[in-house]
Parts: sequence; C-alpha cells; structure tokens
Amino acid sequence: MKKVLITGALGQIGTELVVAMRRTYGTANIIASDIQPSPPAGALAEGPYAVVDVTAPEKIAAVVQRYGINQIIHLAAILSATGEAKPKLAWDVNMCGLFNVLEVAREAKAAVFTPSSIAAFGPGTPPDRTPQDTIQRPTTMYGVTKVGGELLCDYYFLKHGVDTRGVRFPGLISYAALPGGGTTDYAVHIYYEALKHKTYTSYIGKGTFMDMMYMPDALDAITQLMEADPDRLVHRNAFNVTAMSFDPEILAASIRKYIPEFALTYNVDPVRQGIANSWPNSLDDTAAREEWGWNPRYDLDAMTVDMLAQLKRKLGL
Ligand code: NAD
Ligand code: AKB
Repeated sequence: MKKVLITGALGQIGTELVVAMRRTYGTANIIASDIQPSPPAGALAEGPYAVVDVTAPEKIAAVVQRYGINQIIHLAAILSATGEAKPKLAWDVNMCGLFNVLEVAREAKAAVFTPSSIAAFGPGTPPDRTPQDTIQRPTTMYGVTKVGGELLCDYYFLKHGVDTRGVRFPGLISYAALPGGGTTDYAVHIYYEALKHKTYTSYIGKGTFMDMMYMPDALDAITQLMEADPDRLVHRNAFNVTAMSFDPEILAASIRKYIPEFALTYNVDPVRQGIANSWPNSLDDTAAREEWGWNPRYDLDAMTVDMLAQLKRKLGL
C-alpha cells in the first residue's frame, strides 16, 4: 500500500495534489507537510499533516519513520523570481532540501518524485521545441538548483537504487492556490484581474512565449509518472512535459472570447522579463509521451473556460 509524504504541500501544486491523491489512495495514506504551522481550513486540513522544514533532515526522517512512508513527493522549493531576490535561501531549500529528502529516501527505501522546470534550460539551449536531451546552462539560481536537482536524482538512482522520477514542469495555471514567486505567475493573475477589473497590466512583455499547463494535467503527470512501468523509463530525471505555449497577447485573446471588453497593458519588469528571455519558447515532450504515455487534456481555450468558471465561483462573482 502506498504511504506518501508530500513536502511543500501548502503551495500551488500541493494544495490540489494532496486532495486529489487522498481521493485516489485514501486520506490516511497521504501525509501533507510544509514549513507552515498548519494547513488552511478546508479540504487540505482533512487528513494527516506534519510541520517539516526540509532543511532539517531529522524532521523528514521522523515523519517518514512515524508513518512508514514509501514514496516522497518533494514540492518544497523557492521559485524563480524569489530565488533571484534570495539566492542563498533558494540554494539552501532547493539543493540542501533535496539532498536531505534523497538521503532519507535511501535509508527508508522510498521512491521520490521531484519536479524540475523549464528553468533548467538557459540562453544557450535551442529555444523552439527544446529537445529532451540538450544544453542546460541556466542563468538563474533557481535554474542552477533545478539542473543540480536533476543530476542529484540521477545520482541517487544510479548509485543507491532510489526510484527517483521527475518532470520539467512549465508554468502552471490554477485557481485553488496562488502561485508562489515565479516568473510565469502573470498567466494566473491575468484571470483574476480579467474577472475583477476587466484589465491587466503584464510584467512580461508582448511576444514572450513560454510553455504552460493547466493544473489538472500537472497532477495527472505526477501520478502517471509515479505509476509508470520502471522498465520503460529511460530519462527519469527529468522529462520535458508541456500542454501549450503562448505569449501574453495570445492568452488575452483567449480571455476576450469570454470577456470581450478585457484590456491588456504592459509594464515590463526587467528581472522577470530577463528570466523569461532565458527560458525556452516551447518544449518537445516526445520522450514523456513515448516512455509513460503523457497526453495532456487541456489546451488554452479549454483551460480559459474552466479557469473563468472556477474563479467566478471562488470570488463570488
Ligand atoms: P509554491 O511556492 O507554491 O509552494 C512551495 C511550498 O514550499 C510553500 O508552501 C512553502 O511554504 C514551502 N516551503 C518553502 N520552504 C520550505 C522549507 N524549508 N521546508 C518545507 N517547506 C517549505 O511552489 P509550487 O508552485 O507548488 O512548486 C512546487 C514544485 O514544483 C517546486 O519544486 C517548483 O520548482 C516546481 N515547479 C512549479 C511550477 C509552477 O508553475 N508552479 C513550475 C515548474 C516547477
Ligand atoms: C517559475 O516561474 O518560477 C515557475 C517555473 C516555470 O518553474 N512557475
């Protein structure tokens, strides 16, 4: 039986992953954890929760032992924009936290899922249909920790037999929790502002293409990869995955199909624009499709319809 520890469970992904996995595997089998003292009231609070700072290995080990954990989904991290403002914190949480998780997993013989990111690529990477195996020389601290993390996960698989698996997520778009300090966050905020004020000022410039994905597909990617036949996995850490690629204009055009008066203006933030410029325009996710059947369900318009409907309900509009 699966006994899963999710670190960083109160963030954008964890908020939805915990609830989805509890539905599939049983509430008692999914242990949510985060550095924050408690989950917010609601679905997340209806199940086991532990305070775990991933920079403290003994805390991770204690929870793994207490619950008999055999799989760790490691989501605790500092994202790209915050990572540029606080590079030491990003290194400590992203690199040391992952090292601690892998060491505990080695001892406990637990499998580990760790998300990498499009941030693992840099300006020297082919930007269009970026191949699975290519140049990875990122220019952000976040990206450095993502490449380091991919290599560390490979190392623990090759040297210690830890069942490590991961994907390179693009920007994730969701309505349940707000994103936590990334560069792609504009693609979430735009939906809130379109509904509330019918206008949005983008800090990412016109013509800047990045890969994106709706959260239900991201959750499927995690569970499908962790259920995949290990004999078919050539890449493990980490698979390119994507669902769509757009710039702010294309996203605004999709929103205008449902809110015709929506207006988009720009006030470009040089830091986040610089990060976005260093990332690919679009990924080639053939390896994920071939090795474990990756096949996202949501394109841009399907996501826009659902995001607007869900946010209307959430915001009471
Ligand atoms: P998030 O910022 O929303 O959540 C991260 C969580 O980690 C927060 O709840 C935070 O409290 C917690 N945390 C921070 N420091 C901690 C520590 N020392 N110990 C324990 N918990 C700590 O992030 P997310 O968007 O849910 O991302 C999860 C993972 O997915 C990260 O590895 C991120 O790099 C990756 N990823 C996310 C996206 C995206 O668009 N959301 C895209 C690519 C990759
Ligand atoms: C960020 O913008 O930092 C994240 C990511 C793509 O890794 N959303």
